[in-house]
Amino acid sequence: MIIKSIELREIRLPLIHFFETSFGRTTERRIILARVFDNDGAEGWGECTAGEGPFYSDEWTDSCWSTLHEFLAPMVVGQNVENAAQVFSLMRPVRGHRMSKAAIDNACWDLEAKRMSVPLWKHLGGSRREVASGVSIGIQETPEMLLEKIRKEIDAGYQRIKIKIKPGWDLRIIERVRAEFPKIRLMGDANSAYTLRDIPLFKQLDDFDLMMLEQPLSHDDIFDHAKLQREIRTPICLDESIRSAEDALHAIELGSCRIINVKLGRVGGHSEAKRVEQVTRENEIPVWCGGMLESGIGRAHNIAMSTLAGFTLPGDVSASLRYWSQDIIEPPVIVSDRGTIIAPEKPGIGFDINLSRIESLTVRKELVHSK
Ligand code: OSB
Ligand code: MG
Repeated sequence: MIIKSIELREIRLPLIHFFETSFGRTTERRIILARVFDNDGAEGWGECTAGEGPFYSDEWTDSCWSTLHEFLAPMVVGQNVENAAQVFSLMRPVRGHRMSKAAIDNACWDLEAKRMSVPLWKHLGGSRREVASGVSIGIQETPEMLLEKIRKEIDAGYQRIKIKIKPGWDLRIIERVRAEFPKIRLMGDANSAYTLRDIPLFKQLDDFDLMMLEQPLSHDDIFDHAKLQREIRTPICLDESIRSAEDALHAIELGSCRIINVKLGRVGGHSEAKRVEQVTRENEIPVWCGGMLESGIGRAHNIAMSTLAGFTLPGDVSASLRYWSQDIIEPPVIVSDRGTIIAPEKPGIGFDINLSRIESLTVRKELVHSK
């Protein structure tokens, strides 16, 4: 297929409730969307999952906009590619910038699946139609508000609860949550808020039967995590530290984690995510799909990826209505009372794009085309 042009847009999308992690609070998303056109009039959509500041990773909305506009989109437009998997290699001269790359890579996968008239999840090699859904609950103003939110999500059917933790909102909170909900599948995500000096705290957390503890130590570390994993029973799950299949293999060989969270943006899109899924599956390390407060487009891509065989644990992909009063896809993502999402049967990402809604949310737009 010949990539004719790439349209980049930034949209602003206010969250229904703020989302707070150990690195900060988000109230409104600034999301870049990539729309890739081929020479035959077909199109595909991708979403850049970078945050509003360089606090989860070093990428953020404005750095992604420049990288996409000045370097990545020009590398891809005008190219005749054999398949979507080749697009990631075309962008190889640019080091890092994986969330920016993922916006284009994923749009090309959607485009290719649409050209073939197959749902993206089947095109990726997915093997299950129904994916297990969990929720990620941010740091709240009070412990009571957290307990109330957990109650609501459990009642809605979600299969596991993840709570964000940070120093001062950790042991006491997990104790209270466990006292209130002794049986639920529960985990904590620290987003790199701790160091090896906190080993005594993690040993105490071992008493609460957490499914896993996500990214307790530095965002780019796999060495100290291996030391920590040897000291505690709770499985460590790496998020931030895993940016490629090689990272995953190194972490597995070092013993830095027993579970991995795969995020499409963090690894550079579907092409690389498939490689991560393969090495983890070969090494019997379970994976699950992480979330980045995506709009419906990123969410639809997450659902497709979650159908791959290695995704055996509930992910952070939940209903559109938990984030937005109105999504930019139709229908919105819904979750069954069994806590599952059904992968759609329509071609590509399988949801319709609400272009007029996107248009009304757009604050800038650029078209990169071949010369
Ligand atoms: O660490 O998983 C994370 C959101 C933004 C940045 C990082 C993370 C998260 C989440 C939210 O946990 C997952 C979601 O509901 O999209
Ligand atoms: Mg995380």
